Amino acid sequence: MLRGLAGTWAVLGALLWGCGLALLQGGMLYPQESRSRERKELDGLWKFRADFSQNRRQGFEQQWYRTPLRESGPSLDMPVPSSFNDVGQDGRLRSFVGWVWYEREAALPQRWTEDLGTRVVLRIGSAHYYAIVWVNGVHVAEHEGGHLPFEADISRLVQSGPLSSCRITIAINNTLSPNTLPPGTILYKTDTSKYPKGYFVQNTNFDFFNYAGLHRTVLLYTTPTAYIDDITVATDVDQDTGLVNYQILVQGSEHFQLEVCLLDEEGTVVAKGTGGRGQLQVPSAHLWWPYLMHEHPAYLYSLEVKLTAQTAAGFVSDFYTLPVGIRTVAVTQSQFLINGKPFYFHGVNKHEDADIRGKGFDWPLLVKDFNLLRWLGANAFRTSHYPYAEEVMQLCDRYGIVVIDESPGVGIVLAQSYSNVSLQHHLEVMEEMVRRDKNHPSVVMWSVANEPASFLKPAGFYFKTLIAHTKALDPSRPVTFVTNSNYEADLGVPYVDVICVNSYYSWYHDYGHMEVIQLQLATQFESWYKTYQKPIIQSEYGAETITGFHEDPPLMFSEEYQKGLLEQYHVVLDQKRKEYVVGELIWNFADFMTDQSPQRPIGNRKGIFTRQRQPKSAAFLLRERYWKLANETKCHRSAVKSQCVGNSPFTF
Ligand code: BDP
Repeated sequence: MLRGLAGTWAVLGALLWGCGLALLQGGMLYPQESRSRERKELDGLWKFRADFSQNRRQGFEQQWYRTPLRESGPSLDMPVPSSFNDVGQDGRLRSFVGWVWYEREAALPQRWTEDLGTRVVLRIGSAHYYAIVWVNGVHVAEHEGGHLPFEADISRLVQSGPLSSCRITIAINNTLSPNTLPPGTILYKTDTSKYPKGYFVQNTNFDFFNYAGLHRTVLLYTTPTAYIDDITVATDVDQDTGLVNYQILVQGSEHFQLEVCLLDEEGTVVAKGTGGRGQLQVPSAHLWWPYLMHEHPAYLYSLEVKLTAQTAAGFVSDFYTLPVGIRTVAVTQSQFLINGKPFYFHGVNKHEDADIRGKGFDWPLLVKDFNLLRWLGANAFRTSHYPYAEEVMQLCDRYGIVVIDESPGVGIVLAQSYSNVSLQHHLEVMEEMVRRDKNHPSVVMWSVANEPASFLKPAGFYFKTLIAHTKALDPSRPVTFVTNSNYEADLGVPYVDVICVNSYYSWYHDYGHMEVIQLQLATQFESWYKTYQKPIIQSEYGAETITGFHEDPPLMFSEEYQKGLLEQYHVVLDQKRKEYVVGELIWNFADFMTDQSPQRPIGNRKGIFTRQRQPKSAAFLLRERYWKLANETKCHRSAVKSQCVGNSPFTF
């Protein structure tokens, strides 16, 4: 029974396509400019105030959203996008828990406020964690969850009077409870001999700093009142013909026509269609291949969608262009296939994390990270432990970096976090995540959680439901979660397509004893494989390393120890990747900030790069390995083996 699961999945995927995503209400297309759409980013300095009142509710009691923030008290300048925690000199703000208030006036183009055929939308890329939004004092949106976008149609508000600007107020609460994702608990310390009255702390069960604020772009964009609301694309390949199945949702009119046109990278039209759903066929299609797996990786077509709709005001047109990569993904008992070829994930786990800006989106940082990934020869990463910015996913599509897209289901360890309330929220988060990321060819698998207490009794039902729901939303991709539970006790793994397992041999156990790694790792792989016959990814392994610490023979925390530990893992990975191990992702790409604790010397230091993105010795080791692995893959595919020379990064 278990053996059959992975095999049937690929077939089911193709059959079910078209029933998927039925549960989602409305689309969340990335806001782009087109002939019919404008966009206005509201990045820069916003007014900001943290509500330090005892119950953190003064802002609501005094209705700070009603008038400009400057009228209800002092405010700070706060950059957006950025976390608020690290930009100031006030230690209380760094560790603040509760409501913070952001405000910004936006000047609106005249046409937006006067043309009733224009729809004006406010879009917030990421507000961590719970957000309430007002425009000119009127409540327009509420959203739970820190890593996914949400929108409000504010046309009526900005078009109802002679307005030239609008005041946007966003209250954000970073409190994590057992039912949020990630979960957390607020602990009140009531011993008045030790703590002042009302003293509380936010506890979490994950290992990164709970940065908060407006982490991604806030923007206004327009569409016509009849508009392309959503596009879903799923691709397949038949011999050398690429198949692009599309489904388009329209809002604002019942009487419309849709035309779609697929263009290649040269701008030549390769296929055309009409209507809200259909299949485009591309003879001799250029497939989307991962980085280092093909001479021309990451080939992207453009799907141009044109809507012509009848509205009360007459005919309107809307245009949206979606990048499309034609590729297939499938899983067998021992392989992960992309375009029918075995794919080996050699990459990293990341975090959205950097000095000063915290989790705030930053183009220079993003480009630097992608340059480092390509230098390293990494072909994949996992969005540990939450969905990353949309611009990150777009670059993955463009560079061929394969993504395991992970939800913020990290630190699910309390019984309460397996309640129906939590499950319901997790299902909704998966809907939002799939809705946002479903069209990225780089996304090859969904991860619904990281290191949950999957041995607890309710975990079986929880993961069965969650994974089934995710597959119903998107039958075209495998689903996993990342486990660190014992293979005999894990109640969630029966439902995954690929087993992702984290282990820290000779780091959190057998400190300093690298000689046990090979045995322990081989046992780990064999145990999981014998039980489930599913492909396995070593989804985390690594060692804390303070850059510049050198010890030979290697001691923990030195660069030599990190390298030595990795080398021990690689011996076993090299054996098992010939059988059923389909990937290795180092923990972590770069050092990152965590809560303060005696084990964390200003954050987690398991990066192979420092937080400032400078390489430790292990980065060079991995670089050699990853390029060697890439060369091997190429050699396997190549008819002329003599083309593969040596292991140098520069031969590919
Ligand atoms: C793993 C977690 C990851 C941690 C890592 C570590 O998945 O978030 O940062 O351990 O301890 O268990 O470094």
